Amino acid sequence: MARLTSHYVALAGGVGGAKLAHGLAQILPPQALTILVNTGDDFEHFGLTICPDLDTVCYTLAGLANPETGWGRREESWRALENVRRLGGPDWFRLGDQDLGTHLERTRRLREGQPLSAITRDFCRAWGIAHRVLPMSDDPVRTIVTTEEYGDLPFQEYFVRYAWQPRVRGFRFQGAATARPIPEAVKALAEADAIILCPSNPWVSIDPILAVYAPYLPKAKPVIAVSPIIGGQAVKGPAAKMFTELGIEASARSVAEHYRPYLTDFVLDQADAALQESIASMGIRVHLAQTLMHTEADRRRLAEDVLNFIHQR
Ligand code: FO1
Repeated sequence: MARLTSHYVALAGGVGGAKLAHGLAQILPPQALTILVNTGDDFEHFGLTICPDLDTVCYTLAGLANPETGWGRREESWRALENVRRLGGPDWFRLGDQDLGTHLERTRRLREGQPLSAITRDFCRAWGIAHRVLPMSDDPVRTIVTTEEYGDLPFQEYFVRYAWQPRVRGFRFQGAATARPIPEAVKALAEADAIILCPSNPWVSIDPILAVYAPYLPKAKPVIAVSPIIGGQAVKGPAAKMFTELGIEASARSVAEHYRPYLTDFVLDQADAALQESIASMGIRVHLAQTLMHTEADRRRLAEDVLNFIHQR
């Protein structure tokens, strides 16, 4: 397979996914990469439509992301939120001043009836992002987390308000059954030489995308996942905790098992070398890599590693 003429579709959500998407975008020309982003974590807050994963991916690609949190904007100020707090309003979801501008303008255009994909395309152009970033659907999909303590919680309530502390019993992707896939994404998947599942949370970042696109994944092309679990721990966020609470061992092997219906190739961290054989015995090609991405160079290096592994066949 000639790497230079190949096209890849990366499925991403959250900070880990955004980092690998950025690595891929640094080494692939714009026409060689489509990034398909989770919108299951979108929600309405202060009457605004907030799309955290979409914004995290866009801000990261544009070099605008807050380097400490991975989400939100760098050099952010918080004056609007401070005022909300002073007025006794809800301040549990931290919206920065610049970030608020994104939500205001997106919501204005959504209310005019413009599709989220078109708005995202224009925002990307304004932020200088050359690669194609697509929300998984123009129709709303909302991830609901069923918890032991509070029953069903909208995703951001579970994740931010309750700091992912409630015990998870299951997930539902409200609207996914009827959400229409983005036609450009369906075409990109059909023409892709490989699909890359970024090291995002399998349960709440990648599964909502698969809930819409599983029927459109190409049957005879490599589908490669990078494990977001290293040494039984999530690099960031609740992925490992979710596996455990669902009665599944938190490990890179469980991630491979989770994606097994789709997967041909799997990348796990060198720290998990001991799991290599048992994953390979599922009929999956396995590659060990340094998967932690502390720096921008780490993102590029992992992206290179993933692409080289795809093409070693
Ligand atoms: N995550 C938090 O843990 N606390 C926050 O206050 C918070 C605010 C926020 C604002 C805008 C945005 O785009 C993302 C934000 N996130 C925050 C991250 C977000 O909740 C999660 O990264 C994703 O939804 C999970 O993938």
